Amino acid sequence: SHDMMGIHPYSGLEDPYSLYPHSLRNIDELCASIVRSHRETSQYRVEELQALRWKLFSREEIQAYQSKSVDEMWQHCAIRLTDAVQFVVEFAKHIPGFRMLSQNDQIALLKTGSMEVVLVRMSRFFNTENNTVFFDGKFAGTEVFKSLACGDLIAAVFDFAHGMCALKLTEQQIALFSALVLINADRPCLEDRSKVQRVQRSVESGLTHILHRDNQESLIHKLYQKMGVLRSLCSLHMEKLHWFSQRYPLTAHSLFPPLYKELFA
Ligand code: CLR
Repeated sequence: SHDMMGIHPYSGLEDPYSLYPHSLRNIDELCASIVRSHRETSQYRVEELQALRWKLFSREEIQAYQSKSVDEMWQHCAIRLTDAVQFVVEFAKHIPGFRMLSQNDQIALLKTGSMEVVLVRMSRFFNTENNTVFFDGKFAGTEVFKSLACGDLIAAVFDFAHGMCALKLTEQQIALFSALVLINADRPCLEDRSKVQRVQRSVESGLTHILHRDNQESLIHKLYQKMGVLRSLCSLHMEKLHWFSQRYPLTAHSLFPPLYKELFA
């Protein structure tokens, strides 16, 4: 086969090392590009968020969110989520190998994975001391989201963020984990599953490499567990969206951002 001869179909077309990072140097390069892509698309640096931790919503501001109508608050959150998803799409584009997948497969991976990566990223924006998330410029507790009328989803999402924070991942670990959440050959509707699998293996070796380097190999099992939780959170999100679009078809149809509809509806 091509592989046994040391040449493969991608030689000369794109950086072949990005798909076959067999040597340590190539794994290092793969990790470096994923970490760079994460840094460039993560909106806020950890230190910036740290400095903003004291900014909490006032009683009045919380009441203003709570007195919004269900559809008003949904539309507001859908816009915020779509912003975050847009950065995840940018992140994906710079994962070595992602661009070499077909348009169809790129979209299939983003449809199922972008929301999951947003939830992984949420842990960077989360303050475990008071259970608040950075939203609309300040830190918000679950009560801010009351008018969405999906308290179970919000509680589960906050719980997940709390659990992710407990792992105390470094930025590099978050970057590689996010990439692995996205590049998953088990997602439905993939055309070229084996190609996705090759990219997935390279990202897996990157994650294993940095966990080994950090002397934290035991994290891998916990991270795979988190992937299961992410899956159930996202199906809960889809369930809620379905419920919402039936109840408020006009808002869902004409006021939700096009990307949100394209990926989730
Ligand atoms: C995630 C990390 C991103 C920045 C960001 C933007 C919007 C935030 C999101 C983070 C976390 C989850 C969030 C969201 C806005 C609304 C959503 C707080 C911090 C909550 C969970 C409500 C979901 C409602 C849907 C059911 C519509 O880089």
